[in-house]
Amino acid sequence: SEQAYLDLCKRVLEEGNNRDDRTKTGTLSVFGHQMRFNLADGFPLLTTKKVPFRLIVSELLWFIKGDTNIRYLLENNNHIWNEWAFEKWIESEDYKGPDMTDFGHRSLKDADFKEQYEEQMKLFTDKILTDNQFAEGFGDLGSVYGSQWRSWNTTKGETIDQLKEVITSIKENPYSRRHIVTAWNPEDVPTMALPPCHTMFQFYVSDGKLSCQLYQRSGDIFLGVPFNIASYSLLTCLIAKECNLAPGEFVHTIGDAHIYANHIDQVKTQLTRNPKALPALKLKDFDSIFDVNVEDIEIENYEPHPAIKAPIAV
Ligand code: THF
Repeated sequence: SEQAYLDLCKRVLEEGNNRDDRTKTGTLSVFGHQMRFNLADGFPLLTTKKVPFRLIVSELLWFIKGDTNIRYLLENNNHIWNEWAFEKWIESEDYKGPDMTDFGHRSLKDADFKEQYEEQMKLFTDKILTDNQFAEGFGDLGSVYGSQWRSWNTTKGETIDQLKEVITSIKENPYSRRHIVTAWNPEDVPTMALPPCHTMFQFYVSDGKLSCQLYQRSGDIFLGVPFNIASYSLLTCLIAKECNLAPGEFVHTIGDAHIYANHIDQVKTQLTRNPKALPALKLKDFDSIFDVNVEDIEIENYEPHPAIKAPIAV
């Protein structure tokens, strides 16, 4: 249940190593942690702060479609991947606006700059939505999750649809120990906007139930991990439904589990709150997860504590 997440937060506050990181924000971090969520206990969307479920749904459906262009996310009013596309845009020769180097840190420290940044970001996302050619050029994040899951490139010049194949193997050979999807492609890592944090996941069938374990190399405990728990739990429920199985457990294994220095007060606030009953997931009927749309997925009885704001490290 949610307690597994709160225990992770406590552990990192108590035992975490002070570490500098790529984003130069500073973190408290532990190496190696595992949480288990029994999906029969309710859907693990945290209640100790409000987590925006519709963003989790559109992000997951974007991965499932094999899409890597932020345009689909923007059409669904989802802005969580904007910074990574924006970064490529402002470093390109076509960008003629004010200097946006290091926009993440500068907009935290300088209110005037933040205003400029938000204006440039708005221009950028409006153009992605309205200009097809621009969207093709600058909306694409490269070979991120959707591309590795649905069209892994082979040395023969073919592609592998790992997600489709894993669903077939769950149906045809449920007790296999090879139900694996990997997003970590060593050849592509150097050219990716952000190398995958969720490096691979595996499914397991027992007693008519489908479980999933994720190995996440790096986890942003306050902002990312609540999304990741809900996202992989939702993926497990969707695949279980297609395969006529009940949802089993989601096992979440994290390598570098960290709390950013500028999230520590927020985590402490969250830890003062008592978890409430978990909500329930409601799925409309479908034959294939590849046909599912945002309106087919709903969450019921979700009555969380208020949202807690925090800046994302870029
Ligand atoms: N980079 C970092 N530093 N942390 C991450 O969690 C992360 N992700 C994705 C890619 N890079 C990452 C992006 N996922 C939010 C949540 C998940 C994200 C990015 C941003 C976020 O800001 N959530 C807010 C609400 C935002 C909103 O309402 O628009 C929140 O309060 O939950 C790991 O997958």
